[in-house]
Amino acid sequence: MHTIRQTNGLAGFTKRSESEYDCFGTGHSSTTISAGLGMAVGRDLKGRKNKVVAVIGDGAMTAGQAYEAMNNAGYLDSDMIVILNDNKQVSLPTATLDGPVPPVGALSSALSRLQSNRPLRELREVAKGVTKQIGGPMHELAAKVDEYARGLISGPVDGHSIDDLVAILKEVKSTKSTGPVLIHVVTEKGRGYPYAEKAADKYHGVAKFDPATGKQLKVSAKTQSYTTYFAEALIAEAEVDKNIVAIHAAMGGGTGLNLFLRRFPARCFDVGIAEQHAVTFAAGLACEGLKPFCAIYSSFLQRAYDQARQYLHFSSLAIVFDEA
Ligand SMILES: Cc1ncc(C[n+]2csc(CCOP(=O)(O)OP(=O)(O)O)c2C)c(N)n1
Repeated sequence: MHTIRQTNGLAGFTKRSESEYDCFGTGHSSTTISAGLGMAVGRDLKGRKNKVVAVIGDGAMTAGQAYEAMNNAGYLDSDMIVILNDNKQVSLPTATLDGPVPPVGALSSALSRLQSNRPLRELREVAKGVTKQIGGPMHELAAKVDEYARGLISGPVDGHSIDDLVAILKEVKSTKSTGPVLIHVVTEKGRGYPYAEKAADKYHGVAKFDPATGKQLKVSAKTQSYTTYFAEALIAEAEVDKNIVAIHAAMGGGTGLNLFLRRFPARCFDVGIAEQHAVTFAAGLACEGLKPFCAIYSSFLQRAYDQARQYLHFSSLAIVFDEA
C-alpha cells in the first residue's frame, strides 16, 4: 500500500491485473450496478452459484448509468445485491478551496428524508417492542433482520453496526432467488479517525499526512494554480456579463467553481456526477441566450462526448468547456 499512486506503484483504484480481489477496474464513477449485473447474468448463463455484490456511493448513484442499470436489473431479475453506501457526500470538494459541500440533488434529499422518516422510526420502535416481548437480544436482532429482508423495514441500515450489517447480509445471501436487492446503508465518512470525522471533505483522497495530528503535508505552491486563476477570471467576466453561468458535475472544488458559487449562487449549477446531463443542460441554457461555462475534467467529459458533439457541432450552440 505504501506505493499507492506512485510510479510503478499500486493504482489508486481497483485494477483487475493487480489482484484477484479487484474484480472490476474502476475510476470513472457509477459503474458498479452495470458491471455487477453483467457478472450476475454471466454467472447464471454459466450455471454458477456465487453471489454478486455491487457497492455504490450516494454520489455515484446520481449518474444516469446507475438508473439505466437498475432499470435493466429489475427486468432481468437476476440475483444480485446492491449496497448503497450513503454518507451524504455527493460532490467532491477540495481542502484548499472549500469546507464541506452539502449534497446536491433530489435523490440526496429523498435519502435524507428516508433517514429521518418518523413513521419508519416508529415502525422500528414497534418492531423492537414486539420482539422484546418474545425474547432477548438475539431474538430482537433476528426479528429485525427478518423484517428487513421481507421489506417490512425498508429504511436504512446503520453501516457502523457490524452485527446488524452482517446479519442482514447473511439473511439476504441465504434467501433463494431474490432478484436484485438493494440495501441502503448509512455511514459517516472518516468514522473512527477523529480528524477525518471533523473534516470529511479533506480526507476524500489524501496527500501524505501525519496520523498523529491529521495534518496533510502539502507542498506550498508559489504560483497561483490554474484552477484558481480560471475561477477568478470567470468571476471577473461574469461581473460584467449577466449571461455567464457555470456548470460542473460534482467537482466544485477541483474545477474552482465553488469560488464562482460563492459569488453567484444562482448562476452556478452542480448537477451531480452527471456529465452527460451537464452538457445537454448547458445546451438548453444556451438555447435561452445564456453563456454556459461547463467545467468538466477531460477524463470525465469522455462520457459526454456524444452530447458535446451533437449540440456543439450539429446545433452550433455556444458552450465553453474548461477541461481542467
Ligand atoms: C464520471 C466521474 N465523474 C467525477 C468523478 C470524480 N469523483 C470521484 S469520487 C466522487 C464523489 C463520489 O461520491 P460517492 O459515490 O458518494 O462516494 P464516497 O467517496 O462518498 O463514498 C467524484 C465526484 C469520477 N470519479 N467519475
